[in-house]
Amino acid sequence: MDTTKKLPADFMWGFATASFQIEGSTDADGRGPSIWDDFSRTPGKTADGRNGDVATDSYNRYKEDIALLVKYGVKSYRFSISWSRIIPLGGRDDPVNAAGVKWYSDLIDELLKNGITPFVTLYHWDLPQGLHDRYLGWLNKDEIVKDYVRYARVCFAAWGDRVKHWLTMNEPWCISILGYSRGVFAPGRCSDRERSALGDSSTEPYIAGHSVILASASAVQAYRTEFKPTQGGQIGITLNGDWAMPYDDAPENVAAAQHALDFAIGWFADPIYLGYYPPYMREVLGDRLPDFTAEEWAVVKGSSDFYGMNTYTTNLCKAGGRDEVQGNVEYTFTRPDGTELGTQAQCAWLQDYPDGFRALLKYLYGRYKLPIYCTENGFAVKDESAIAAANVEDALADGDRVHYYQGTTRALVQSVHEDGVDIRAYFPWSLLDNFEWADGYVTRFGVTYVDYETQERRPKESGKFLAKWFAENLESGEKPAPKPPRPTAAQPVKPVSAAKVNGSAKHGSATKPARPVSLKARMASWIRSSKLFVGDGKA
Ligand code: PNW
Repeated sequence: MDTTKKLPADFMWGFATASFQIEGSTDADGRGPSIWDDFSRTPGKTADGRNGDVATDSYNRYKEDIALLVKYGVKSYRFSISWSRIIPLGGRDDPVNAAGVKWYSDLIDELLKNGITPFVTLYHWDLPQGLHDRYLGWLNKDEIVKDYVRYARVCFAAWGDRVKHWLTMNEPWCISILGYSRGVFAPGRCSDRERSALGDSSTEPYIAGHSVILASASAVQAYRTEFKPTQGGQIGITLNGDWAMPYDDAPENVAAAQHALDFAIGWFADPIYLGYYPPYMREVLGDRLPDFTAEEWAVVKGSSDFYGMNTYTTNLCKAGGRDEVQGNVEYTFTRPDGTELGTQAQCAWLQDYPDGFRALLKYLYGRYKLPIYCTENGFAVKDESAIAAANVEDALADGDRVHYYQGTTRALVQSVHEDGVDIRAYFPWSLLDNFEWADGYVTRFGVTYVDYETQERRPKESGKFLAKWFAENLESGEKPAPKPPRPTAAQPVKPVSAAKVNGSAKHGSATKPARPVSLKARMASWIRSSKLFVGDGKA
């Protein structure tokens, strides 16, 4: 590959997090309960028996977290809003909690003050418990769509003057399958009566997914008609989905790979971007897959301004599997010759395979034809918590995660320059080690190590690698500074301020304050002065 090729100057990068995974303070300032509060407190629901009550304590430490983002030199930060901080009971007639609105407002202001563009997810799985108790949340389409749209309107009205990048939902597949089919995520419903007293895995995930699609689309419609004309931002959804590769050349396995994509990605992407459910899903599920009315389809089709992509790995696909959720496709990481696709992560579902990341980008751009924002991508080093317990320095030297990001950053450049994919953003998951849902705190995805006893944050090698890579691999886009006159002994010349040279930052909104100092200058001075980045910052 041509190593002189870079990403465009206005390429956005930053780290991603989610409210329930980092905030803690589940009772603070009038926040109402979410479905993850009690679920994570129920014995047996998380791997280490720990819950989200404290997490990384980011509700109290958000300024420290933003200072960390500044040190990494990010342009943007993706975080999510806790619905029950804003509307504690969740519903369209329930009161708005001013303290919750203010907390996010302060967070947004602190980001903008530091030249960081907020990228806001409205729903990252922490449904208000009140809505589950009232009408079973996502299982009641008519109620949840109205309540969600009202919540979204409150958010647009509160922060839309400053927020120009909105994501309606994070990963509908995880909401539906992990919450209503496998029962491993809140609300934990499934057909397996050993796991849950309630639920029907054969129907509920498809009902929940259907509601999520319409709720997202309805919020987008509200934004486009009521807010976008004055606020001028972008809005879309983000879907998870991993690349699917045929196990071998057998035609049934080639077909299986497409079936896997239909069930994992097409389920949501085809309705939203193309206006229909994948025919293969209809064939497998029949009437268990709901349908929309013509009126609803008109709202759903085209209800995302971009393709929001969360992706982690690649699966080899074999026909003849029995897992309906995977489109009756069997997944494996082991090739026919017995070798593994890549390095195994802590999570069973994740191996490192950057060529798959590139192939997925090409597939999504070819099929859906919209600019892509990669809003999550990351790796959990196997046994990282155990390694840290023995010697934390060894956990900070997270070579497998560095290798993962070396691969994906290379793939980004190839994707832009060799494949012609219009990819505009990259948000590694995650800024911090955090509450990894059913895995509790054992699995760590952070580029920053968190000591959960003290809440001390320490950058890992992967965080340093990404900071350095993005400092060096974006086209400058800066006008060359006028050459200052040579300093004389009598009159030393002050360095020209980068902000003056560049004018206002190109990135982000019209209302965004100009970046005080250019990203490059900040990075350079930080690398020089930082205690965190000892040495030259090389990973
Ligand atoms: C995503 N899978 O979840 C979420 O958006 C994050 O909140 C989460 O921390 C991150 O990925 C890492 O897991 C996923 O089973 C959870 O394939 C499970 C799967 C994929 C994504």
